[in-house]
Amino acid sequence: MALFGHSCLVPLRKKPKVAQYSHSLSKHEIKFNEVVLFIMERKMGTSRRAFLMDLGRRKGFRIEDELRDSVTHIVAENNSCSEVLAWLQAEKLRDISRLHLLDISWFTDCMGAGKPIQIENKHLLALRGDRNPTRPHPSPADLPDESAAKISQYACKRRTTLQNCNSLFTDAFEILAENYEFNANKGPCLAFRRAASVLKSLQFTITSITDVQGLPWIGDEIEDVIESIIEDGESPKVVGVLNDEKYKSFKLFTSVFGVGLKTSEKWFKMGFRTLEYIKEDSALTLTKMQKAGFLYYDDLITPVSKAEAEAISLAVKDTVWAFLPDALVTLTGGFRRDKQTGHDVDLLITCPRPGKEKEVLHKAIDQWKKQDLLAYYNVIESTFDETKLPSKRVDALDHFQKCFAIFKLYKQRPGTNISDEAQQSDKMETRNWKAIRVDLVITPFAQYAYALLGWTGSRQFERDLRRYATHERRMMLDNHILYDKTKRIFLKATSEQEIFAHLGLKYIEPWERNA
Ligand code: DCT
Ligand code: MG
Repeated sequence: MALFGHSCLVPLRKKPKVAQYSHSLSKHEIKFNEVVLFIMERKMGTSRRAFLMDLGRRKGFRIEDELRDSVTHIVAENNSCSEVLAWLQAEKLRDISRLHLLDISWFTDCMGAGKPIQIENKHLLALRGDRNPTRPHPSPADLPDESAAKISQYACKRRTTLQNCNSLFTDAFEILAENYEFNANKGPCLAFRRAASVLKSLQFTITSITDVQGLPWIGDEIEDVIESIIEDGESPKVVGVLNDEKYKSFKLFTSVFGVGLKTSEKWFKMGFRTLEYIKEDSALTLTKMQKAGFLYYDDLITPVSKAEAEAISLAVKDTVWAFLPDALVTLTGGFRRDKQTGHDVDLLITCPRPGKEKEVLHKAIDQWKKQDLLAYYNVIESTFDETKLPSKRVDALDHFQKCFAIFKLYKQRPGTNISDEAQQSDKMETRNWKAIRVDLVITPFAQYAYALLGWTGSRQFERDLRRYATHERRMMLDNHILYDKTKRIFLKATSEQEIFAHLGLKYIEPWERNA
C-alpha cells in the first residue's frame, strides 16, 4: 500500500462540480439498488462526466453526485488504479477496501446491456496510468460483427430490436426530422430518420464522436447534434425546435385523428395555437374524421396496450369467423414487432378460398353496428388494378379494401357480454368504453404475405426494403407483389420468408424490424 503515500502525485482531491444534470437524479426511476456509482471527473472533464451520469441515470442506475459512504463502484477514465487510490485516501471514506475501482469500459458495457454486468479482468483499472492507453469504451471495432463497414445503409439488412441503447440521440433526431417534415423539407427529414434508424440498430451506446465514424447516413449536421449531446447533454437545435411555435402547434394539431400537415398549416396560418379555440370556432368546417378525433381526443392520445389490442383482435375474429370460419385475422403493425403499446390496432384479414374475403368487411360492420361497437368508421373500397402494379413510389399506399375505424372497447364486468354492456352504456352518464383506433385491411390470399410484410413495418424498414429492391435487385416491391424487372415476372410468395429469399436477403424476424 505504498502507493497511498506516493509523493509525486499532485493532490487530486477536487470537490465534484455540481453537474448541470444533477436534477435528473430525481427524474429517473432507480432500477438497480445494489450498485451505487460514482464517476470520477479527473481526466474526464465536467461535461463528459455529466453526459455519462445522465446516461446512467436514464438507464436506472443510482449515480451519486458526490463521493459518499454509500458508493460501491467507482468509475474512472484514463486514471490508473494508483491514482484513484491516492485520490480516495484524501476523501476520508470509512472503508475503501470494499470499493470496486473500475475502468469506464465496465460502465459503457453496462449501458449497452442496460443493467449492471459482471466485472471481468478487462474492466479493472490498470495499476499504473501509462499502462492503459487503450480505448476507454467499446467502439464499433471492438464489438463482434459491428464494425462500421458491416453496418448496412439498408434497414432491411440490419437487425433492430426494441432495445435502443442510443435513445438519447435517436429521440433528438426524431424531433428534428419531424420539424423538417412540418416545414415540408423532405431531404433533411429523411436524413435524420435514416441516421436514427442506424443508431437504433447499434448494440453499444455512443459515448464519443469516433464511435459513429464510418457509419452510414451520419452527415455533418447529424455529427454536430451528436457532439452537442455528448458534450452538453442536449442539442441547442433540438431545444430550439421544442420551443418553436410552429413545431408546438403542428405537434398539437396532428395529434388529432384526421388532421394532417395540410390542415395543420391552414390552422397555423389562421392564427390558431390551441385545440380549444379550434373546437369552439363554428366557422371552421371539420371533416367527419376530425369531429371524431376531437370527440374522442383524450382516449385516442392514450396509448393502446397490448391487452387492449388483443381484446379488439378477439372481437374482430369473433365476428369474422361467424361469416368465414377459415379466415385469417392477424394482428400486425407495431404489436407484431413486439411493441407493448401503440397508437392503433392494425389487423389484416384474408381467406384461403379465393374471393371469399370480398364480402366480409361489410357484413362485419353491420354486425358491429348492431352491437354498438363502432364510434366511427370509414370504408375505402379496393382500387386494386393488376395492370398498375407494382407501384414505383417508395411510400406508396396500397390498394386493398380497408376500414379506418374507432372501436368502442367496453370495460366488461364479469357475467356480461359485449352487447349487454353496449346497451347499458347509453343509459350511463360516463362511458364504460374506451375509444380505440383500428385499421382493418382486407387482402386476397395470394397477396397476403406481401400485405403482412408491408403492414408489419416499421415505416423505415418498409422504405428501405423497397429502396433495396429497386437499387440493389432491379425489382419493384409493394404491399401486393414483387416484380423482377430483369426477368419481367411477378414473384409469388406464400410467406414473408419467401419474399426475403426472392430479394436475396437474410430473413429478419418481425421483432428485429424496429428500424
Ligand atoms: N406503413 C407504411 N407506410 C405508411 C403507413 C404505414 O409502411 N405510410 C406500415 C408500417 C407500419 C404499419 O403500416 C402500420 O402503421 P402504423 O400503425 O402507423 O405504425 P406502427 O408501427 O403500428 O405504429 P404504432 O405502434 O404507433 O401504431
Ligand atoms: Mg399501428
